Amino acid sequence: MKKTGFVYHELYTWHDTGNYAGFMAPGFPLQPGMHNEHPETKRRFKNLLDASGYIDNLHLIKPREATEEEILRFHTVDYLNRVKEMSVGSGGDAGELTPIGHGSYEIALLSAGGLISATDAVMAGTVDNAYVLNRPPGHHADADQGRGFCVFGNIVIAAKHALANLGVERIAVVDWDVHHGNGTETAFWEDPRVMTISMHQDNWYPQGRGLVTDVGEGKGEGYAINMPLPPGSGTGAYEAAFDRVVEPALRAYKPDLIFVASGFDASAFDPLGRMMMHSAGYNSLTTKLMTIADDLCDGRIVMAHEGGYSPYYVPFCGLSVLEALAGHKSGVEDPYLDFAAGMGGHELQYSQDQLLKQAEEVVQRYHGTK
Ligand code: 9RB
Ligand code: ZN
Repeated sequence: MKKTGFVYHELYTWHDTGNYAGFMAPGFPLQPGMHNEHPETKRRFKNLLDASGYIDNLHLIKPREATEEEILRFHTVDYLNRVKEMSVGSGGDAGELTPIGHGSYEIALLSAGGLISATDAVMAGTVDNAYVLNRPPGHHADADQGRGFCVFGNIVIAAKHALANLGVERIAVVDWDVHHGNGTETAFWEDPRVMTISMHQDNWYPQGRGLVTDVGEGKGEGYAINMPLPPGSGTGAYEAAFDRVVEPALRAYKPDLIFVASGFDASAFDPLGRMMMHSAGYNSLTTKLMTIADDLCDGRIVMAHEGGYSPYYVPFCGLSVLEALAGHKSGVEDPYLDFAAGMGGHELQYSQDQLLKQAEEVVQRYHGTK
C-alpha cells in the first residue's frame, strides 16, 4: 500500500472551451457543438472515485495557483498577458486550437499550481506518489502560445519548480497520451536535467513532431526519446515499449522524480486516437513504472492528467491507474474491459516491433544499455 495524493478542484471543470465542433473552430460548414476537451469527461472520473468510495483511499491535496513568476520560468510575458486579457474579456484562442473562456486564466494557474502542490507533497514525503486530475491540460503548450487545448505547460512549470527549489537534479517525463508531448520536449530540448519520453500515435498531433530520430540537441542530445507507434497499437505494443525502451532509459538516467503525462486518449474507445489501450493496460504500465521508480527514486511519481475524450471510458482507465498507484483495489470492475481486451491485434505486431527496435537503438546509442 502506498500513500497516494490526489489533486482536484471544482474550478478545473469551469474552464470553458466553448462551442467548438469537436476540435475544430465552429463556423459554416461546421455546426457549433461541444469541444472535445469539455469538463464532463474529467468530472465523470472524479464522480466514479466518489461513487465507488475510492476517494477515501486517497490523500486529498489542495491545489494552489501558480505564481506569475513560476509561469514565466517557461512562458513569455507577452503570452501570459495575452491569456490574461482574453480571460478578463469574453475569451478567445490562445494560439492553435486552445480555447480560453472568461476566467480561464486563473483556472490555468490553478491547473499548473496543482501540479506544483503535488510535486511539493511527493518531494516532502507527505505522500508517496500523486495524481493531478486537472484541466486545462499542458503537454502541447509552447513558451509563446497555447496549442492543442493546452494553455500553460503544467509539467514543464512543475519540473522547473522542482529543479529550482526542491533539490531535484534529474527528472524524467513519461508521456503516454496518444499525442506527442511536444511542449515538454521543446522546453527541455537542450537540457539534460530532464529526460522526456513520449509514446504516441505516429504523426497525429502535432504533425511532424515526435519522430524516433528526434533525440534532443546540444547538451540535451539523447535526452529526448520518441516512440511514434503505428495506429492500432494495443497493450502488447505499450508493454513492450515500457520493457524495451522506457525501463532501460530510466534505469540508465536514474531520475530523482518521474512525471507522467497521463492522457487516456490511447484507449480503444477514444474519439481522438486510433489505439487500443484499456484500463488493465494502464494498470500494467503504472505497475511497471512503480517498480522502476521504487528502485530509482523512492517511488516518486507525479501524474498529470492530459487528454482522454471518451466520457464513458476515461473514468475506468483513471480508476485503474489510481488502484495501481495506491496499491489497493476498488472492487469496481471495468464493464468495458473484456470487450476491449478481446479486440484483435493486442499482441505486438511486426511494424510496432520495428519501431521499437529503432527506439531501443536510440537508448543504446546514448545510454549504453539494452
Ligand atoms: C486541425 C489541427 C487537433 C489539435 C489537438 C488535438 C488533441 C490534443 C490532445 C487533436 C486535433 C490543426 C484540426 C493543427 O488531446 N492532446 O493530448 N487538431 N489540429 N489544423 N487543423 C485543421
Ligand atoms: Zn492527447
